[in-house]
This record gives sequence, C-alpha cells and structure tokens, in this order.
Amino acid sequence: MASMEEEFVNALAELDETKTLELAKKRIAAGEDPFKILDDIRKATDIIGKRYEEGRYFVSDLIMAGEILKQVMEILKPVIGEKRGESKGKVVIGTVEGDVHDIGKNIVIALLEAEGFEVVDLGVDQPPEVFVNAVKEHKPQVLGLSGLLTEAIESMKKTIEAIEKAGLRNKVKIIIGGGRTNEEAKQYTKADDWADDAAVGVRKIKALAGVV
Ligand code: B12
Repeated sequence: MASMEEEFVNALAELDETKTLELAKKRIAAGEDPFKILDDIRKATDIIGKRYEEGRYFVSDLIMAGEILKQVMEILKPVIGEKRGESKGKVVIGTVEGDVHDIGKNIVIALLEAEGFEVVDLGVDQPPEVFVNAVKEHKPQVLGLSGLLTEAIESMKKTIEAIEKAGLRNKVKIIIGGGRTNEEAKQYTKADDWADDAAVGVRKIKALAGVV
C-alpha cells in the first residue's frame, strides 16, 4: 500500500486531477506541513518534465499539469498564507520576457506575503522596461525575476542590463528564480542571488532585504 505522499506524487504525475486534489485536501486536513506538499509537487513536476522530454507527454499534458497545479495552489495558499505579519519591505516580482510559467512565482509570492512582505506582481512575459518602470515606481528592496525556460536566463540578463542602464542597479537587490537558475546563471546575469526552490528563495530574499 503506497503512502499518501507517494499516492499524491503518482496522481499528479499521472495528471489525475480528481485524485490529486482529493489527496491535497486530505493532507491539509491531516495538518501536514505545506512545504512537504510543495516538495512532492516538485517531485511530480520533475516526472512530468521528464516524460515530456521523452516524448511520452505532449504540450497538452503540460497544459493539464498547469491547470491541476493552479488548483492545488488554491488549496495550499490559505495554509501558507496564515502567518501574515507587519510589513517587512517591498518586493517586485515578475516572469521575464518570452516565458509564461507562473505557478512557481505565485508560490513565492504567497510565501513572501505570509512572511509579511508587500509584493507587487508584474505577471508573465514582461519585457525589461516593465521591470525598470516598476523599480522606479515602487522602489522595492528586492526585485525577483522568474523564468523556467533556458531562454529565460538571457531575458533575465537583458532585464538586469536595462536596470543598470537606467541607473537603478545600486538601488535594488535582484534575485533570479526558476528551474534553470544556478550559480553560473547568477554570475552571467549579474544578479545578486538565485533560487530554484521557493523556501530557499524566500530566505535569500529576506537576507537581501536585510530582514533577520
Ligand atoms: C506546467 C508547465 C507548463 C505550463 C505552465 C502553466 C503556468 N501557468 O505556469 C505551460 C503549459 C504553459 C507550459 C508551457 C511551455 N513549457 Co512548460 N512546463 C511545465 C512543468 C510541467 C511544470 C512547471 C511548474 O509549474 N512547476 C511547479 C512549480 C511549483 O515549480 P517551479 O516553477 O520550478 O517554481 C519553483 C522554483 O523554481 C522557484 N521559483 C520560481 N520562480 C521564482 C522566482 C524567484 C524570484 C524565486 C526566488 C524563486 C522562484 O520557486 C518555485 C516553488 O518552489 C515544467 C516541468 C518542470 N520540471 O519544471 C515544464 C517546463 C518548464 N516547460 C518546458 C517547455 C519546453 C515548455 C514549452 C516551450 C512547451 C512548448 N513546446 O510549447 C512552453 C513554453 C511557454 C512559454 N513561452 O513560457 C520545459 C523547459 C525546458 C527548458 N530547459 O527550457 C520544462 C522544464 C519541461 C521539460 N522538462 O522539458 N509549461
């Protein structure tokens, strides 16, 4: 008999919407740590991604996965967002040009809000000038650039260059995030930090914002 965790990972990887949502609700009702569920979402999306690369899943399956993930997030969000405190600072975040993945970004936003940050969400597929204008307008301590595609790294680099050109680079800390980010991408884009995990990302954003 598989554990509830294994069943959840399998149901999501198999794109079984009803079972995935049922198990997510059960796990929350059982008082499970939502971060454990996020870890399992990661395991399942890795499987989905692999199957897509192997030609066993198609774009339609990625779309289905996206739909299920959004609904799982609706279930997780209230639990994640419970411990909202006083404002710790402002973060502007968006998905870079050419990339429309936003489920991970939305998780990061939910966690940041739970930590007491004010968050301005710029949405997806945003060109550099949108980030430049948002930094000018909102004066955040930290700017988060999200992207899951390999090409997103190039867009992140362009975005940070535009911020530099606008004379704003020393006014804001920048973190890049998503599955393709790493130390090398951080150096290439000239970001201050990177994260491919929401919990680690939030910890790094707190450090960048000078919040202990
Ligand atoms: C669902 C999905 C989609 C959905 C997205 C729906 C949506 N609203 O987001 C749709 C169907 C739109 C989609 C489209 C495509 N996708 Co897609 N997709 C996925 C899939 C299966 C899951 C992504 C996901 O939501 N994961 C769950 C979340 C919770 O994880 P996450 O996004 O990684 O986010 C976490 C961290 O990265 C981090 N994080 C994220 N952002 C930020 C930002 C900051 C500031 C910080 C600190 C942290 C942080 O925190 C998050 C939570 O822990 C992945 C597979 C995978 N392994 O990632 C492929 C994947 C990302 N897609 C891929 C591809 C190729 C595509 C398409 C090109 C397919 C096509 N031929 O059309 C298009 C591209 C569209 C575009 N222009 O962007 C590839 C990318 C390969 C590459 N190296 O470039 C992947 C990896 C699949 C694969 N293995 O081939 N996709």
